[in-house]
Parts: sequence; C-alpha cells; structure tokens
Amino acid sequence: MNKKIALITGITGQDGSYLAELLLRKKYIVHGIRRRASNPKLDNIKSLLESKKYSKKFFLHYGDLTDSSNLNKLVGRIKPTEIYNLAAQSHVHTSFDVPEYTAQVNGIGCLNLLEAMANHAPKAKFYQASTSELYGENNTKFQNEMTPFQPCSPYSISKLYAYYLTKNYRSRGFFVCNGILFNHESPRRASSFVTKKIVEGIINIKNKKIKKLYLGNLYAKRDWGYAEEFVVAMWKMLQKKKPDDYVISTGKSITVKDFVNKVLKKLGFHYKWMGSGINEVCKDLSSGKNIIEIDKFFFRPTEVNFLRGDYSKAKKNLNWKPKKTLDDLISIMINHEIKNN
Ligand code: NAP
Ligand code: G4F
Repeated sequence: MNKKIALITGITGQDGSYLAELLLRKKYIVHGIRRRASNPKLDNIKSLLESKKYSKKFFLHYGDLTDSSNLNKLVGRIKPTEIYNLAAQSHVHTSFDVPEYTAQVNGIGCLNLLEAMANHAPKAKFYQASTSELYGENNTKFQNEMTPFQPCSPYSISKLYAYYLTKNYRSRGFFVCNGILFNHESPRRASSFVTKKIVEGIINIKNKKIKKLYLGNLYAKRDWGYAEEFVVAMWKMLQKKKPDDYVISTGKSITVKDFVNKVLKKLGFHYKWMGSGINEVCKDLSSGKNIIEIDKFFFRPTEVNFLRGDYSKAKKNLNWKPKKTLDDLISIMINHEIKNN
C-alpha cells in the first residue's frame, strides 16, 4: 500500500490539531508547519508531541505561509500525498486592523503553497480552508455551494482570492478542494472568538475571577458546529475520486445572545436582560450586579448578520453529517473549562 503523507499548515490551531489526530489514527505520516512565533507551549498538539506511539509519525517544521522558499523546500522534501492549508490570520475583527497582513497570509500564502505543490508534488491532493464568511451580507435563508458570495471584511476578501485561486488550479488539472466551513468550535478555540470567550468569561464570573464580560453585537446569527467532526469532512473531500467544493455546517443558526443564554442556564444563573443597543446589560438576579455589558470595541465596521449552511451536498456525496448538537458542544466546552479553570 502506498504511504499516506499529510502536510498540514495551521497545525497548532484548533482544526490543525484535530485533523492531525484524525490522520494519525488513520495511520498517516503527519508533517505540520509551525511558526517560530507560535506559542512555545504548543498546547493543542502537546499530547501528540509527547506520545511515544507517534514519535516516528508526527513531525513539526518551522515555516510560514508568507515564505515561499520555505514552502518549496518543505514540499520538495516531504513529498506529501495530501496537503491541508489551514493556516490563516483567522480572526475577522482583527482583519480590519491588519488588512494587508491578512491578505498576505490568507491570499498570497495560499498561492505560495499551491505553487510549491505544483512544483514539487503535483499529484498531491490539496484542501483549502474556505469559509462561510464568503457569503457576507447575503439575504438567503440557507447558504449552499450555489449561493453568491458577498464578502464584507478584509478576512473574507482574502479568503475569496484563495477560493478562486484554488478553483483555477483545479481547472488546470490539480486535485484541489474548497471546504466552505461554517463556524465550528471546541475547547481548543482561541479565547478571542465569541463562543470560547463567553464560556470562559461566564465560568470566570461564577468563580469570582472577574466581575463582568464585555461583548459586541449580540444579534448576529451563526451556524455553530463541533470542530472535531468538521475535520472529518476535510479528509473525506480528499478521498473522493474527483475534487469539488463542499459546504460543511449544521443547518441551524442562533444569535450570540441565545448562545449566552444557553451558557448562563447550564451554569445555573438567574438573570435578566435589560436596556437596548449599546446600553443593553445582563443582570445577575442573585447579586443584583451586571454580569454582561456591551463594548463598542467588539463591533465590526461591517458585519455578517446571518449564516446558516445547507450541507446536503456533503451529506449526499461525502456521507457526512453533524452528530453533536449545539447543546452537546456547549456542554463539552463548559466541562473542559471547569476542569481546567
Ligand atoms: P486557528 O485556531 O486560528 O489556527 C490558525 C493557524 O494558522 C494557527 O496554527 C497559526 O499558527 C497558523 N498561522 C497563522 N499565520 C500563519 C502564517 N503566516 N504562516 C503559517 N501559519 C500561520 O484557526 P482554526 O479555527 O483552526 O481554522 C483553521 C482554518 O479554517 C483557518 O484558515 C480559518 O480561516 C478557516 N476557517 C475556520 C472556521 C472556524 O469556524 N474555525 C470556519 C471556516 C474557516 P500560530 O500558532 O503560530 O499562530
Ligand atoms: O467568534 P467570532 O469572532 O467568529 P466569526 O467572525 O464568525 O469568524 C469565525 O468563523 C468564520 C466562519 O464563518 C471563520 F472563517 C473565521 O476564521 C472565524 O473562525 O464572531 C462571531 C459573531 C460575530 O458576529 C461577532 O460580531 O460574534 C459576534 N461577537 C459579539 N461579541 C463577537 C463578540 N465576536 C468576538 N470575537 N468577540 C466579541 O466580544
């Protein structure tokens, strides 16, 4: 049997770490690219690095998507059979502050990696981490592979470039896929994303470590799934005979405020929302104190108000569907946080 060799960019992130675990379980040799600037504790992949079982199967290399010479060298040396491009400046809000950097990493970085593949591993299968942010200011009830893109942030516009670039390499005969993934979360989500921020923040309030949590737009709706399940879909896309693009989502959508309500209820708070707009607050009825307030800083200049994905193509062609509900996901995140708080 031919050896399966995967190269993962973004290995230290949420998805990269779950994907590495999945591929190692499937007996792949896994190579990951980490930056010199990565958190030296490498929390998400610590267990893999410390595992004797994977000592000859899991390798890390220093690299950066913005360094094409580095990517050419690595792809030439590793000769991957599958490449997963998960690295990104992945924070939408931050992309308004660092638009040029975001374009370099997410746009030109994808180009650099596709070129390295074309030069040194042209038979490799390539996965590009595309995103539901591409739909932007849409007014459709569900978004699928046919829904027009209307990106509205430097982040999503950089991802639009990478999306079409990937498709162009496909037209030129390379095996490349776009996964259009809707929001997916887990205990490994960075604290700057809203789900993790809410879970961590409310547990810290309960444990009296902080007094209140500041949030931005409470009324944006997101389709939130579980990251560990979503990486399975990435792998499935590359096992098909023909490359294609797929929406991966749960098909359900709720507001940020409803996500907060679910967490507060699960943690036993008695509370009441009061006021509106920038003055909206959530009061803890036991202490009489505000535990959530709004801070203008967390609003974006342009917002994606509604996302709900239609994953029927992935269900039909990949035999993929989400299993965990949003309530399951919240419980997983809460339990992890309580254990580690
Ligand atoms: P994440 O946790 O933020 O991880 C991002 C990864 O990219 C980290 O490993 C980071 O490394 C790496 N990285 C950043 N800049 C880099 C550079 N210049 N060169 C090389 N590596 C770099 O993101 P995620 O949630 O796992 O998402 C994975 C991918 O899917 C991203 O491309 C994201 O845009 C996309 N996506 C995510 C979602 C979602 O809901 N999670 C939905 C749709 C699409 P360091 O540790 O060094 O910072
Ligand atoms: O958690 P978020 O920052 O995720 P966002 O912007 O939807 O982006 C994530 O999902 C995309 C897929 O759709 C990925 F491509 C992207 O890489 C990333 O993983 O914000 C979610 C919503 C937004 O509407 C935001 O305005 O929550 C709202 N929000 C309200 N208060 C907040 C906050 N977001 C953050 N980060 N922090 C807040 O305090």
